[in-house]
Amino acid sequence: MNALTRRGRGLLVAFEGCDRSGKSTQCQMLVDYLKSTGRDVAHLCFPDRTTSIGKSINSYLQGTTELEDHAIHLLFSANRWEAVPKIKELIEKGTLVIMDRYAFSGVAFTAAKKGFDVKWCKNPDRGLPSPDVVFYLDISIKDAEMRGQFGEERYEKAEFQQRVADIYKQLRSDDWKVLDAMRDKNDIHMEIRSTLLEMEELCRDAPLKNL
Ligand code: DGP
Ligand code: NA
Ligand code: NA
Repeated sequence: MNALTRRGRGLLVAFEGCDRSGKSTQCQMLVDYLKSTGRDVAHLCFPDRTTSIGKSINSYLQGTTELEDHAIHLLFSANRWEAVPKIKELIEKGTLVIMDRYAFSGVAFTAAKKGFDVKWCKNPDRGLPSPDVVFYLDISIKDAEMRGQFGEERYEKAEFQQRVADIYKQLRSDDWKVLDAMRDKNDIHMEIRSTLLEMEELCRDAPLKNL
């Protein structure tokens, strides 16, 4: 029996990074790998655009509605809070919960706006379950742009993404694994796999922390 099949609580894992960093690709590769090993895994994406709060967020991101900056910040946070009962239940029954974006996106994307400080931005997310590990896909905005145009959504502009990257840098802690997003995607994937195995050993007997 390898480490990933032992019993215990599940791990809470978050992927973070600027748009076009390859974060969603790595998140999907990890989920596919874990499923292939027969592991109980849940793949969550934030914002979750399927809930009623998520639908408001979606129309904001697509530019079909305008929302005051503080108000949309709180909606993004609420969209995470509404997932907490499910996250806790999954973790308790031993599921690996892999999240594409989480509270750090919330802070980075709002604090990148004028008139917001990191401390205010963190407040609504205080008390959310804290990820055991955050995989941060690190890319320069120049390289991100070279991967093709940013998309059409609200925040997908180079100047804004640069500010987001700067805030992410301030948020890094020991729980973060910073990965060079320009490396071969399979190499990145293998590094994520081995970090996850180590983390599972370390976290199995420790309770989930809160942000
Ligand atoms: P994605 O579905 O990963 O492409 O994310 C949609 C966009 O929303 C992306 O530009 C990042 C941004 N975003 C994600 N979470 C938050 C959040 O909590 N607050 C804000 N302001 N933006 C967020
Ligand atoms: Na996006
Ligand atoms: Na994405």
